Amino acid sequence: MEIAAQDILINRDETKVTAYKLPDPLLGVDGKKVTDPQQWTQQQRGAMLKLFADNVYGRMPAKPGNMAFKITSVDSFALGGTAIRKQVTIFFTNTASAASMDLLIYLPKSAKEPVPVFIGLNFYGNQTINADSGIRLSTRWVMNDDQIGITKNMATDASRGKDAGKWAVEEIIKRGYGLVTAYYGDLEPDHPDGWKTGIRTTMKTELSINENEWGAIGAWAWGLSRLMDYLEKDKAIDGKKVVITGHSRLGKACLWAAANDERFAIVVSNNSGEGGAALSKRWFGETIEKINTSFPHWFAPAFKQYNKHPEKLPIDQHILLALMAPRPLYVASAADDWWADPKGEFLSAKNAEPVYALFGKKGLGVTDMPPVDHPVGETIRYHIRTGKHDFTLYDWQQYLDFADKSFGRSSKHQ
Ligand code: GTR
Repeated sequence: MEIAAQDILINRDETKVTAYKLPDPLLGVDGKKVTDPQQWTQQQRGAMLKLFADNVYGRMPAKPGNMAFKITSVDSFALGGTAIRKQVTIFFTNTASAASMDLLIYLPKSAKEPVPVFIGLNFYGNQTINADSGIRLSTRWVMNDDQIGITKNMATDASRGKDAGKWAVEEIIKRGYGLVTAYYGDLEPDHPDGWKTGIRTTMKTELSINENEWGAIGAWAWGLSRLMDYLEKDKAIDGKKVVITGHSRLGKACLWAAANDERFAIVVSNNSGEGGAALSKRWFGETIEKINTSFPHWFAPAFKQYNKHPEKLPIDQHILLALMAPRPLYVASAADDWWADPKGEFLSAKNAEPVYALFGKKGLGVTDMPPVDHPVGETIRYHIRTGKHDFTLYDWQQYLDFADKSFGRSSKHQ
């Protein structure tokens, strides 16, 4: 019997958190401990990734052999003449009914060489991330939202720039980085029946996968890797310097994409919470049962077996974070975002440290959560920002600084 979402016990009292045990990321299936980076890279990494595929997100299909990219518009005087705006459609196959994804790209006009870029999916269509009237309006199904100006699940001009607060495009350009985004609904509309019109159905033959072998998060993550396929071909972009990010449910997709695809050079999780950076076995905020009930389409069906038994999960999200090693990883929380369990996100980052240590990389450098607005850490970095569940200018500034440091750049005064 399905349990109504309101009957699921949710805890937001730190003193009530029950005892839990985290699996050791370095414990091999043969019972032996992994002690060097080669063992991690050649055996353990794959074994851990498979546990996430089998138990949480489902299988990740390979890249189709016949993708096509079409540049649909270029404007060299975008954003007041500071940026080049490019729009590109990725066709996942070359058949007539090809599923596709529309990219919106901003690159700094001043660039003298291929630029590093931030990439991430957006919630309501490319036109919502900036008021730039040249952005193509999404024609796909979109979630209704009064604040964004979307009714009847269709985007109109009323939605232009309405989610711009989450996308610090001008700041990114000013710092010499590009931004690449796509609407997540191009891959799968975010509702329980979305799989019927998304790539889990339309691409099932080409990708040799049934819809129940993965979930919507898997489909979104797969799309991020296809976006990366395009970036590697664009000469204006430095494909070795791609920072992948995402907020909330799209932070979950970002982490799953980066765990599978090591071409992403830096990984940034913004308020990704349950099924993202937060520990699942820690009873605080959203739970496995709650997320699988509210969003039955997000994860692979196999994840539901843990609804009442998170303790039986053979992995936890610190191991997902460890799969980013040795790449720079930033995990961020917000103080008023108890639903995403900031402490569970911090502890997850903390418990990924032993894998980074194998590579001689330093993690957070602290044992307790830092005060608000005080980022900590080296190759694994963490902050808890003042305020609510959101992706703010403060967050972007920390990520830009982190990217500068990791790439050995200095972009602050460009
Ligand atoms: C919430 C969900 C979270 C998070 C969030 C979002 O309703 O419970 O896991 O994904 O949505 O994506 O904004």
